[in-house]
Amino acid sequence: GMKLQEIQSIRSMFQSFDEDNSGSLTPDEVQSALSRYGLSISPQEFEAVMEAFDTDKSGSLGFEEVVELFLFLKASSSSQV
Ligand SMILES: [Ca+2]
Repeated sequence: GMKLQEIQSIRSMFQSFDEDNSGSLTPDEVQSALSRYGLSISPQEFEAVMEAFDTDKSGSLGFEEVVELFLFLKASSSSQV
């Protein structure tokens, strides 16, 4: 399960990167958020990730989609350490 603290930290990240307050992050905003968190990702990977996590195919990531993405990336980066 996910810790409340993690959800809150992702929420504040989400709000700070959602510059137009649209309630979702554009691909550009997602990429800024990822690099801020030190989750580096190649352009090719990023494209695949957007495809996979934009579950409603809106072209942007809503809060729940961003949470899933961050959990996935954190899990895969910690497993490589
Ligand atoms: Ca979406």
